Amino acid sequence: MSAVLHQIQALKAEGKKGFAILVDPDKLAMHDVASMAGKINAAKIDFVFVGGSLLMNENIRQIVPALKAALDMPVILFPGNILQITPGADAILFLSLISGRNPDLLIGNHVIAAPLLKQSGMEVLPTGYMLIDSGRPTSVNYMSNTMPIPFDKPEIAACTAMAGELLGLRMLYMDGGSGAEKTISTEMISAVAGAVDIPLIVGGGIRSRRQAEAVLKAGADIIVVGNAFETDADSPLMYDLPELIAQF
Ligand code: 1GP
Repeated sequence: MSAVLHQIQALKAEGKKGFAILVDPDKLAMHDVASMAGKINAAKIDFVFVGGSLLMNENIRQIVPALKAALDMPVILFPGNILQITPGADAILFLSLISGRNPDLLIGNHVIAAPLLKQSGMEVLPTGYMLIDSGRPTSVNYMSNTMPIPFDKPEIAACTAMAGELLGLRMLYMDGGSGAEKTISTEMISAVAGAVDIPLIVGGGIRSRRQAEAVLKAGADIIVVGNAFETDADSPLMYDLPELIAQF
């Protein structure tokens, strides 16, 4: 029941890196799932995250099982809220928004979701989610009603990460938010990576191989790219980034 966590921990233990793409279920039509899955399988991507800040329709209920059936790699829910918890994925990032002080996102929603998750058979990945200021307010800032960690305060990020690890969370996700103007600073990523032993996921605003390389070299174990593929499903990054990651 912890296959995905073991896969992520093994990557880290071997000093290797992982690449996840983020699929917004509202923006992928059911009739495009097969072609999208074909591209993702061909590109040697390690993980597919599914989620968004809002849901505009019920698409996610069909998209998740369809992606799972069509993809070679784990499909992991990255829920923006409890309405996005849907069966059929391999695992779910069970997110505590530890950069914020909104009790619903630290424990309240978890209490509501717990019985459903216990019944679902999905692997649950307890993850400390850290929202980092990225130059402009993002959907997550607004929807979570939380203040992000200031861009230039790596020590706050490191202490937050340490607290998450000490609380028993198994992974950390530092996020500048989808479409972030700039990626999280390498100083902050190194401060966090040096402060904890658990795997570190980093996303938000990665649009180029150069940015991805900087984030990985700073200490990210897994990088997440969403927007760059949403705007161009044939982005060369789909192949460039797995090739970059294979060099580690
Ligand atoms: C957002 O980290 C993800 O939660 C991905 O960000 O869409 O900017 O790539 P982008």
